[in-house]
Amino acid sequence: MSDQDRADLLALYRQMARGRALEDRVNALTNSREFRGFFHPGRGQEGIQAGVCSVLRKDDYLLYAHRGLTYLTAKGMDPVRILGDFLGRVGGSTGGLGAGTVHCVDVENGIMGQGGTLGSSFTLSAGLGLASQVLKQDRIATAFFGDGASARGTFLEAGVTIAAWKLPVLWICENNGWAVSARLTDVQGTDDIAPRAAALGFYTEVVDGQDVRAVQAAARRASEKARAGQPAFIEAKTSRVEGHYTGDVQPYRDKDDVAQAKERDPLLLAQTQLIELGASDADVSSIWDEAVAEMAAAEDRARLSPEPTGDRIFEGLWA
Ligand SMILES: Cc1ncc(C[n+]2csc(CCOP(=O)(O)OP(=O)(O)O)c2C)c(N)n1
Ligand SMILES: [Mg+2]
Repeated sequence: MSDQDRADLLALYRQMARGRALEDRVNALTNSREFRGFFHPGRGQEGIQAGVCSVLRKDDYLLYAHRGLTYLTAKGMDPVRILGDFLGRVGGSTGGLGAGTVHCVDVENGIMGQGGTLGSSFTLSAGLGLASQVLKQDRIATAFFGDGASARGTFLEAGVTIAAWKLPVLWICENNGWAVSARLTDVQGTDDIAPRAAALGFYTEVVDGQDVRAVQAAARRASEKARAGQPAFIEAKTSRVEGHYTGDVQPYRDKDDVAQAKERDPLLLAQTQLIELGASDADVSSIWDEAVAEMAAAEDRARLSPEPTGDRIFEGLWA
């Protein structure tokens, strides 16, 4: 235990708090119908996203999944741009196209978008990994996805190629045991996804996704492997606290299952670890308060930007 350990964990906690505080704002925009699309809350899964992104370089590629927003802020994206997308303003990263499930992009920070059809990020990450290898960019391509998405055929097609060509790729499976209302064991006959990647030749790690420090340590090892040309895979066991989308009251799910997921909160676990490392309650709560204030200010700034005019829809088209 050292001051360094405490500072490292405080930095991780800060990223988890920022992601959650941003999500709280987006949930409010969704509930008030100001944002009229689907939002998929990532509450309970912030530790995976903050832990992995903490070891990535600014120019490493990120293909994120649909659940939560911590990947984006932890990778360096400005929350004003993210909220601009949810609010449909020209100041959003898509210049006012944000709607439905938003597709934020921030090329400067390596954020290449999300695979909107689940499983497309497998093949997209192969392409980004190949580009990095051919251009000798020393960038790794990361793709986050859920247990459900890992049943797509593209997992096999892209995974075989990534392994054969030794592409600098890191896949992160956030295994929360659910795909909408389908239980993983019922639809895939197993609880475990990592053996599937190991069989293709990936280096694999299985980690407790609620423990941000454990995720960071696994991500450090796995990203080094990937950068050296050994494709890597992390399966993070986690729990989805909220419904599939904001407003889903989860009639298909046991109350006990939801209660257990709430108890396994990665922010609460990190708070306990921080106190053990000598941080004070005030240190911890001030980080949360700062995150809430940052995201409130970000929303105010996002609102200053106008909505696009109709012409926006014709920009960026090839004909
Ligand atoms: C190819 C494809 N099929 C179905 C959907 C609709 N869909 C969106 S999220 C989701 C569940 C995904 O489950 P999982 O991959 O485990 O991620 P989680 O929602 O649990 O984070 C589905 C079926 C989609 N976006 N793309
Ligand atoms: Mg899932």
